[in-house]
Amino acid sequence: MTEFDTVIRNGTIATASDTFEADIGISEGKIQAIARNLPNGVKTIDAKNMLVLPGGVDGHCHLDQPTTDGSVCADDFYTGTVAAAFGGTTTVIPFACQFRGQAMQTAVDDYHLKASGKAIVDYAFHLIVSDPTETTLSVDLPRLIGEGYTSFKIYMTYDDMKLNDKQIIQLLSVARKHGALAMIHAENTDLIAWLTETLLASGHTEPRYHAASRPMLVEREATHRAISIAELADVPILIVHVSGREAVEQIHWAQGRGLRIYAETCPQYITLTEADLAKPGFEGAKCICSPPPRDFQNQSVIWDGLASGIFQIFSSDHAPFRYKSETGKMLKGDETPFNWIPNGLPGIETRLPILFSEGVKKGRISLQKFVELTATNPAKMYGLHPRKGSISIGSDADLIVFDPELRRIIRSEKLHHNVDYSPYEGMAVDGWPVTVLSRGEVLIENNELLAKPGRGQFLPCLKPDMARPKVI
Ligand code: DUC
Ligand code: ZN
Ligand code: ZN
Repeated sequence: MTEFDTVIRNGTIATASDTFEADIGISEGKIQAIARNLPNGVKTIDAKNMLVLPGGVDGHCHLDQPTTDGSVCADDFYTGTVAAAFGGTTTVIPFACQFRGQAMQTAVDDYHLKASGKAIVDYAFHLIVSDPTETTLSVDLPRLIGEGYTSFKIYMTYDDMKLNDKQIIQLLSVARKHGALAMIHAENTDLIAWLTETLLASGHTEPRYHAASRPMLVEREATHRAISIAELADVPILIVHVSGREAVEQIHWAQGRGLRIYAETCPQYITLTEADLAKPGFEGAKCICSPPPRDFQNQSVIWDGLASGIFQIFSSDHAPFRYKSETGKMLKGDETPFNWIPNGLPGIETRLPILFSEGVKKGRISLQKFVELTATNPAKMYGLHPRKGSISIGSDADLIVFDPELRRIIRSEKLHHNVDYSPYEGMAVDGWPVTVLSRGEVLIENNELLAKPGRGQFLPCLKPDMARPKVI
């Protein structure tokens, strides 16, 4: 038998369905053997006392995404994917965002230029459709879906991207006809606009009023509306970044009626609360994202939904803006009114450790559920499975050797993002990846980056089979 390029020995393998002791033999970037007592390879990694997991698939993150307000996404495809890899994520799916008036293809071409030569892990693209012209709907999207861009995001808020209900159903019809998956940002834009004007008119400009301008009700209403539009269009949708009980109730209700409504949540909704937006001075800006974090009761509803299968995927929604920067949170200085503070948090590197520590270690979710939420389901949802998100013969050898006992205190300066803070600063987490492989190549070992920029490859996604996401 020819020698394997790499063998990972003595580890405990965990997949979305099983946990077992075995070695993994890797050659030509693929998993070739899973068995006990494999011979050493050219390189042998000892994973004694370690878990061996499929590399994380981050189904929602923003890298080098252009904006229209003067803010700058702090991570490009190099810093963003390096941070991803250090946190155990070996596939990222950020967004090629169409500006109004722009052809969708131009957005995709620009985005390829941003990624190539920089990414160190493999990547696919979601599209963001902000200008659903006749050409976009009937020519560009069908072609792009066929070329491997099989998911797109629809915003129900933000003036530069929001779509009205008619535009949404037009897009969902395209998704149905051509087999794409629509991801929906569900918040009622007009109610947010009215609340924002009212708060500002009363002189309430501080970061904490961001939460008051986007209460749970606006998310609940838009979630219900998105579900209704999807029911009429007869197509599955994924509600992204769900923040708490009232949206979960809508999703659960829809799932109970047999509708294919899928849901995503993110680290901020199990760790932060709106009290974090009320920290002294301008500090609260560090935790401004939309929807905003809620309270502890809402966190526990999110945990229940993660454990029970209401949620299929757990993504970072990494949307990195620097704190002390006039292209970041301080867009208009250190008293920037809340409605001008860029929305989004860094979290691509801390996604797996936070869910493992708070979820698996604290007995809230099983190890299998952890793998399912962070790797297997996002790969299935977005048409990358079984190449990604799986430990099986023939899958890409995207693997992490994960030390379940390694305690780290999250410090932004120790992370690899290009952001000057972490919303999780000072948080203790138990469990962190120690060795990270992508297509058999060791990217991270002994806390060192071994990968070269540009080694990451673009992944065209297969059309998600509409009957397929049997992940509930
Ligand atoms: N929506 C996102 O998906 N990410 C960051 C901010 C937002 O509103
Ligand atoms: Zn969003
Ligand atoms: Zn996002």
